[in-house]
Amino acid sequence: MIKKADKVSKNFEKVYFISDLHLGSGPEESDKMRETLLVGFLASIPAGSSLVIVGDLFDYWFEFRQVYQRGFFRTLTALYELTSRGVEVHYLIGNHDFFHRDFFSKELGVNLIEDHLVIENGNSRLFAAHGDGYVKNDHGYRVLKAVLRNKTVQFLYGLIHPDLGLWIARSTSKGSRHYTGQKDYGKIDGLVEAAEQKMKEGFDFVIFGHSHKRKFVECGDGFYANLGSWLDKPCYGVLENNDFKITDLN
Ligand SMILES: [Mn+2]
Repeated sequence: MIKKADKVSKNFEKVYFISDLHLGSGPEESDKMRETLLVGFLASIPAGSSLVIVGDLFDYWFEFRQVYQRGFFRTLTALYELTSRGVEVHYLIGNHDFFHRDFFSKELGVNLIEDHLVIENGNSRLFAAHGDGYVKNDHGYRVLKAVLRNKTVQFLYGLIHPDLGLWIARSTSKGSRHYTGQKDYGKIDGLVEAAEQKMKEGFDFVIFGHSHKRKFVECGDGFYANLGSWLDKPCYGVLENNDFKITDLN
């Protein structure tokens, strides 16, 4: 099951964030390295906390009713281990890994969310979203997103043999990553603008991914953080006692 959006009001000791890992973008060596870092990080998350995946965990994710793609077995197992020992895992689906059905929610106990997550933790109000579609001047992409998330399109895509479907997914995800990375949304960072808007709605922290540009800035009455990309520099964010921090993993 995939929720449109979700809201969690709970006092976690720590809320962890990771974003734009792009597992599967290759080359194989670098994928293995990122996965090893990830698995070690996931194992270090203490019980009583929560993890938010802010999208693009995979470079592409492709799932049929009866079949899911091979690879990243260690990641899937580590996520299962996390949820089994009581760590809440929320996964905001990115623009790369959007072909989810219910494997993550049903088999791994992960909360799959399509658009955004609000966390009220102690005195902090936090808004998290992958960020695609939050930039005002990104019209072309919004149309593309509407097509790709269309149920009929997804049904038809699902009729393709998985080996062929995955080949298509792999080829298009490369193009999309290049497009997003190269795209200049103008002088103003559209995501910062979107974050400012959220601050006006009373949030203290806004977390986006997507742009692959790491950022942690004061914004309105709060802070805006972007965790960049694991393709550049693997890191995680943590919210603890009304304080947000980004830590490098290597
Ligand atoms: Mn990305």
